Amino acid sequence: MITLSRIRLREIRLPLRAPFRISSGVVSDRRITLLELTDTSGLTVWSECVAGEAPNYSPETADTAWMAISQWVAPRVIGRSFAHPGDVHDVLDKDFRGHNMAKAAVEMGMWALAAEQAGLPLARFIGGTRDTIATGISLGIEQSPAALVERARAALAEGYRKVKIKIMPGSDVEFVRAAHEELGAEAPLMADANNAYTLDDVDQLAALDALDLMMIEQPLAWDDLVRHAELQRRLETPVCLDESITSLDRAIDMHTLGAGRIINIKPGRVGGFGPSIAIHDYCQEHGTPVWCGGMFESGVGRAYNVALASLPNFTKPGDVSPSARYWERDVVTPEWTMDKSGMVHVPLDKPGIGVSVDMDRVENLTVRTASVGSS
Ligand code: OSB
Ligand code: MG
Repeated sequence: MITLSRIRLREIRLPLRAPFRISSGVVSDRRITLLELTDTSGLTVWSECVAGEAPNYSPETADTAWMAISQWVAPRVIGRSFAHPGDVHDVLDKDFRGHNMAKAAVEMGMWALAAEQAGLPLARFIGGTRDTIATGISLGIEQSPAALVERARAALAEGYRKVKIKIMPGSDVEFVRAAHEELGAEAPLMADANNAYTLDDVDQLAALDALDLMMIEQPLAWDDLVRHAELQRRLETPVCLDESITSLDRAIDMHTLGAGRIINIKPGRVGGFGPSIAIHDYCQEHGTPVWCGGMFESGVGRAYNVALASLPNFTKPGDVSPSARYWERDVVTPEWTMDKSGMVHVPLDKPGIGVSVDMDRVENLTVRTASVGSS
């Protein structure tokens, strides 16, 4: 039984090593909400809310998620007993629209609590079978094709197994072609447009077909499936959906409509591990590969992504780069590292998420706290 007695919220500010530009905005200082969930036996776990600073990826932000967690999500689960964490999502979704990232932060923490209660690493508790996770890097929009080529070259030399290139009109075919030509036809490249195109741009997108990309991520509008289906019919390169897949139903719709051939699963975007696992299982049954995306998580959120990516149908490298790609210093020990062959190791040596929070560092970075429930 999982019964929460308290949820503590804490916002930290964590500066990225370098600002990151995507078609829909730029981020340099991450505002991250960390949660401490305590159950009635006194067990505490950490989780993370991945909502961004501005509503340019999804409608949620750090501020809306803070409000949603304190006013609606926490009161709904505190004091209520769950036989299994897989039951939490439906309770949070009943007559409560949206706010997936707020819901996910709590729902995922409850999976970690259940794993701790069971004495299992989170990855094994959810059915993960991998010991190592193939890792990719997501590169922001650079000033010039040459600057992009250098960053991509360095990433491949570090061992990354996939290089994702952010694109937008004006920084697309020329940039990706430079990488393809300079790094070789075998280089594992893909592009992510974060909704920067419309069907009027089909020719521009079709020009990417010649560059052997693993996939093109989310070229069209964030909430669109119908036009992605039209686009996929006109492209050879597989379309991968990110923003558009907010639930299992949207994954089924994608498959039914032919709106894409690959899914980037981010547990925050779909409302937690329950829906993530359901999408994973559905895609596995239908021959659709999935991989784990990232939202510039701190080491806490990263632990959940690594656990999720250990499920068997996560067959493409994930955006689960090591701590040093993002931060001068992460908030967890040990920090997340990647070996020379581009693999992140799944922590299997202790129950739960597998990393500890560096309390001094977190205290220093904290800008506000709140608490719901009682000790
Ligand atoms: O589209 O995948 C995306 C970061 C913030 C918002 C959206 C996206 C991203 C990334 C970064 O690509 C991936 C990472 O965390 O390394
Ligand atoms: Mg994306």
